Amino acid sequence: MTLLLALNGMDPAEWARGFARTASDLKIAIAPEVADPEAVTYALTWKPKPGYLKQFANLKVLFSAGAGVDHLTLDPELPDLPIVRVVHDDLTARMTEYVVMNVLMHLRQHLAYAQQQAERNWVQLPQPAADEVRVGILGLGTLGRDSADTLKRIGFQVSGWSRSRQNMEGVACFAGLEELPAFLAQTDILVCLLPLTEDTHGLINARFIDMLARDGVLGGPVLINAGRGGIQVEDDLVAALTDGRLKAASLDVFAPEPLRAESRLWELPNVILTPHVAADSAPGPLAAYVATMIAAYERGEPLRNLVNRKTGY
Ligand code: NDP
Ligand code: OXD
Repeated sequence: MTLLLALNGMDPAEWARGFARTASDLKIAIAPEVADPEAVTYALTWKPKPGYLKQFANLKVLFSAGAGVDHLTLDPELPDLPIVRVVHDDLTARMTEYVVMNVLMHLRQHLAYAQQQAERNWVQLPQPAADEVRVGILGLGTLGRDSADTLKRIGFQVSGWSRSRQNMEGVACFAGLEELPAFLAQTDILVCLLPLTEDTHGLINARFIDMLARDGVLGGPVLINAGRGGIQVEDDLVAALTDGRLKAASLDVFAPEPLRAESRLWELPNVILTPHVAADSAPGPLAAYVATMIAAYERGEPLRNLVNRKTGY
């Protein structure tokens, strides 16, 4: 039983140490050079080269080292195998920290005060309360629901949008494209926690931005995107952030990554930019998660947190 670590942009040695601690019977092979490809039955993957996995004829299950799986599903040569993604409290808590921190930075006018500090300027700006601000979350899955819960407890008015109708106490739930305009029309701070699929690709474009509420206490809509860069149209974002149709943005994800050196997003004063770190995949707890899943599968138990290959998430 060999687990292949095909992890681009992550440190495989750190993951191997995690597996050594929790599953000493699991043999580990590290991509790209694998001595015995036939022995590989499981693969833990992050952004593997398209076509790379098809050489492992005895693979049974693919694990994504993250919650998102577009790095796998967008490979036209991906073997037709079950894909298990990360659903884990550690990752969820990290994302909620990121979302709450950024929502609060925009509520508490962090960008304006940072500018004032740079200018040695002492001015107290009017401060709206959390319950005057409407936060809309695109995606009410594992991550969206946890963020929604925490923001609600802080006092924000929270709503969410998903493909199928969700039910959350104290959260106004919108579903499907037909309810998107109504959802956006009542959103001051928009948080994107959607997966990248054929349906969500390029969703956040100029028309979409123009549908956001403009009657809120923050003086203009704010976008926080920690979902995937391919969901936003970068040129439309830059235009809206420049002419004021968007007041500000916090962006953690881009297409492509790393963000191109010449992108205007780097220099816009109303953008808080981070290099895809909203919710890191921590090798310690997640190696234990994968090892537990493999052991259960070997005992004949069903896999959990499977990706639906039709919807792409
Ligand atoms: P889930 O699969 O649990 O939730 C996805 C949500 O998006 C669901 O509510 C789903 O609707 C909704 N959705 C999907 N497609 C559509 C659509 N076409 N229209 C409307 N709603 C849609 O995913 P997670 O919450 O675990 O993760 C979300 C994403 O966050 C990941 O796919 C990944 O891209 C990103 N991520 C980013 C990280 C970072 O560090 N920046 C870290 C981890 C994840 P429904 O409920 O009806 O199925
Ligand atoms: C993930 C990510 O999908 O880090 O987990 O983006």
